[in-house]
Amino acid sequence: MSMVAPPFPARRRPSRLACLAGAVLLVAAAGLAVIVVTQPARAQPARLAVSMNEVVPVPVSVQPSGGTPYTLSPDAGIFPQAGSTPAADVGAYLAGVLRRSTGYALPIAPAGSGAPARGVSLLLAGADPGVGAQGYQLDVTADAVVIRAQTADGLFNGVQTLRQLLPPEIESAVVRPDPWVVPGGRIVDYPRFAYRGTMLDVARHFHPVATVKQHIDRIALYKINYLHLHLSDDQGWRIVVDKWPRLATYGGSTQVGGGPGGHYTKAQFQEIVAYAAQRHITIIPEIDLPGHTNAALASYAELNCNGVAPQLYTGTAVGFSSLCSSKENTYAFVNDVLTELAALTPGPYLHIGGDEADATSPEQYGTFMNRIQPMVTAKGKSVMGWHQIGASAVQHSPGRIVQYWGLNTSDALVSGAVSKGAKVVMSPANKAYLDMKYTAQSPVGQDWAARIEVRTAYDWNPGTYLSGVPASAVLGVEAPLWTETIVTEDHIEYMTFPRLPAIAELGWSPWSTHDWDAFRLRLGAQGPRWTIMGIDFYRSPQVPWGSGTPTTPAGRYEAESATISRGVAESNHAGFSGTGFVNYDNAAGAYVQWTVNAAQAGPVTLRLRYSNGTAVNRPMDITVNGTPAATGLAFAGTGAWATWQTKTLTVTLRAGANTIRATATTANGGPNVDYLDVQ
Ligand code: NGO
Repeated sequence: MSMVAPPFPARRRPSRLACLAGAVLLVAAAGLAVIVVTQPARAQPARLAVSMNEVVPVPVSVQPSGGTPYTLSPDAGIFPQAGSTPAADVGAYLAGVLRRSTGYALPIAPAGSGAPARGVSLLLAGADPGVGAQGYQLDVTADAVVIRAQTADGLFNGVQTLRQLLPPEIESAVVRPDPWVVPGGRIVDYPRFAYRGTMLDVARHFHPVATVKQHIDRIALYKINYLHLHLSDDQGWRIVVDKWPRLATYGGSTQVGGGPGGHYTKAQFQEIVAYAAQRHITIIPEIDLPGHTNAALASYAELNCNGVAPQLYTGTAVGFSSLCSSKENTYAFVNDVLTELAALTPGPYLHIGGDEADATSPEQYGTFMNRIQPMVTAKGKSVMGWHQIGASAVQHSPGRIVQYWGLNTSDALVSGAVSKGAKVVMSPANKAYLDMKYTAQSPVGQDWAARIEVRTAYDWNPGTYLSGVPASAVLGVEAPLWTETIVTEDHIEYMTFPRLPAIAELGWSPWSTHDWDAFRLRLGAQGPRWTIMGIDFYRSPQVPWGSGTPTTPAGRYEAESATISRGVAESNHAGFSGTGFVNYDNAAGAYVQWTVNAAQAGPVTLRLRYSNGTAVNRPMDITVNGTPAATGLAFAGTGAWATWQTKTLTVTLRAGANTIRATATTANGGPNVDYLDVQ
């Protein structure tokens, strides 16, 4: 089914770098001579159409036409269904994505009734009837791209596929040269499961609105339609509740490790909800009850059985706190919280946690849950909770969802809840938890459930995973990102990509398409896209990142996501970028190695950022595709491990995948390497 794209001629417009052709500058910086060799004149890289078979999650049906692709032109328009505001909103979203990188005007006008105009039409009629409420049909001919669906959700999902059919540079935040080619053919596509989610724990470490919005933008690309926000835990309460103001102001004033924490005002939370809704993502707020409540208990002494408020908590233990199930005040509190939360939540679910209530007896737990579930349903919402709410002492409530996070392939609490009518969201911790390390070397993450490499995240079937739970009882999948060790935006990126796209494919694509060997190629093709989007993803050695569409190689390649020989990824020196850097062991021969894709052969400038705590020079050999580019290149002492410098050299890349390796040559090992910039 793969489509051979016709080659496009190299662009004729001269490169902006041409005026600096061949210039060689000598720069003395901090006593270190750095040779900067700029790129000689070369044509802009030719850009090929991507293959229709590179889409993640893989669509239900892909039929490349083998004919002429569509090329987006400067005079193209976007034509949403006439008279539909939701379709017009999808059109505006698409225009926002495409205008950034193409620089085209892409005016939006209602679709006419005649033949599709040049550009992208977004129609709410004429789709294959099989596409259902979330699916779409996408037709690409030489003249136009037409997405048809039954709902705006379907159109939005079709738009995500269209993004992936355009060259990776379409994700650039700045204007990039054309051509913008979409391979010709037809895709008919719809999801296996209605629910495809991810969770962000903003309680253990607070993450501000801007970070959440950026995360939303990125997860939308993989047709994720629910974002669950874990808004309260022992270490912090992150949402304003007007009737109980100290929850946010005091309960939200710290986090794991003792940082300043933070909270969302109601307006900020609504901003997140609205931003997500524009991306067809529903926010599910979670208030974890009755355990994981130290932040609330510390804020209000009267919520404690003994009337004494505990200290704020900044550690990572679990299971020690509980609301007081025998106090009436507790239920007034929970009702106030859920009332205010429901008013901020257009989505159908309120998540009430329910996990690890180890400081509550089973009887108290049953009493508590049976009191609070009707509070949720009385507000027109359905209960969602971790699968412990399936305990036999807890009654079923209408529309109830249990979220499975165990390690086994059978669970009596889940099958018990299902037998009473509950649906299940699958988040097995040893498969779907994004906070688990990939390998022992992962610089952040935990490993209590498992180490989860990409294949482990991908190779399980949510529809048959739990015995006694038929696929018809499975609402979908969710990949939770707990944040005990996840502090920065960069950490979120590194743990989410590439595993979330793997979980997204489990949630969207038919099981008949499940195929690791095919998936890893499709996933590898996403890498250049993430590089352009500035996502610091984990370059799993299980995935051929070089196999995707050749692209321009410019970008930052973090050392911690390179192949590392006899070194470790560390994060204990200040000032590094990404999640860490590589620290070699004390021996010659240790190396760090990156794969860099290039659209065509030609010279590029490499900048290696490094530090070297002593005055000792730690020379390295640099090879490109096994050929020496620099032998015994000096990496002089920078005087402190947190003092970073760059070393620059020019090398010639070949078209396609290139292997760039920096190898330590002395018994001292190499310097600490932070990243490789390709310019
Ligand atoms: C468990 C626990 C959380 C931890 C997480 C870390 C659930 C549902 N409760 O998952 O409190 O943060 O593991 O992986």
